[in-house]
Amino acid sequence: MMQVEMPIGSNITDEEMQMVREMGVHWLAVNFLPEDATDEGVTKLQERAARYDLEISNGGAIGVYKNTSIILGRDDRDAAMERYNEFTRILGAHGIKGGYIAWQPNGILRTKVDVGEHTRGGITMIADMDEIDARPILNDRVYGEQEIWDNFEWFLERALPVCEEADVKISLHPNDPPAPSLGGAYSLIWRSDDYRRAFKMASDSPYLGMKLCTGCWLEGGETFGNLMDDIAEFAPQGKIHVVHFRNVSGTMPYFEEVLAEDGYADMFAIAKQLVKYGFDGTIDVDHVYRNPEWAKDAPSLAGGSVWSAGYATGYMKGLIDAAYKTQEGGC
Ligand SMILES: [Mn+2]
Repeated sequence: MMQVEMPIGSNITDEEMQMVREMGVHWLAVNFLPEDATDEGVTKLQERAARYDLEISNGGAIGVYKNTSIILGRDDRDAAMERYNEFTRILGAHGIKGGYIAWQPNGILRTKVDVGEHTRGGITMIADMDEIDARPILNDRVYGEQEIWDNFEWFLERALPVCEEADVKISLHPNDPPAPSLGGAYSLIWRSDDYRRAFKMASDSPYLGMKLCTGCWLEGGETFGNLMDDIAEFAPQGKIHVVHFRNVSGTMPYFEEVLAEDGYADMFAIAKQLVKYGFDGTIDVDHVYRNPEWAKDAPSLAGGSVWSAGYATGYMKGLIDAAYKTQEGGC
């Protein structure tokens, strides 16, 4: 059975933890701030979480899991790799079973954070690929497909043995937006076929899986791959470690991130597909829709606020519960 998790920053407050608990969510997916990404920092958060009956399902550390030196193969990548492996060992020593990466040297690219056409006055992230593609190169030079994949292979050779030893599974997130290249750097994962290539490169290690971001699949549409078919293929193989549950208004070249019920995809059908194919990892909402008023209270939950994270997670939980009940023939 899949487990709902709440994406948080390690700066989450006690009041927010209490709210997560009251929502019936047990797991936390943690983005560790640099000062908390230590043995003591993880212990401290874990102890605080335990007071609210919460546990950490997976974690990444800012600057460690999306590291430009490793992704672009720069001279100082050995030190960055050492730090990555050190953090994996810290997660493992604390019994945290998941770590994550996104092969994005320039992060998530969007055009603006603003009120959209589909947001009823709420603020959201909006991407217009014509504008993004017209931007100058974002790194020192253009990086092509071969070297990006070579760098990924270099990373896997060093990361996977440590993951096995620490029993920490990596979830690989797609490039967002899933364009073949962004800011002059080739995108490692912009199609589901790229996951097949990555898993093969990892010799099908159970320690490399996907963070299946429905948002990225939907942004790319059929160019990325057929989401329903990909769930049917990858879930039974145990390749989906985490699901990001997010809807968008349409496919590239223009999309707005919207509430689950507002986008072009049928999120209930997606929940039912995850149930049907036995997905048993964790699932969370992903950069939730932000109302300007809501966004004031707390920036640490799901990249949004207490209100928006609570609303989106509650809606998602409802769909998942209904999906299980429908499958059992209950309603
Ligand atoms: Mn995502």
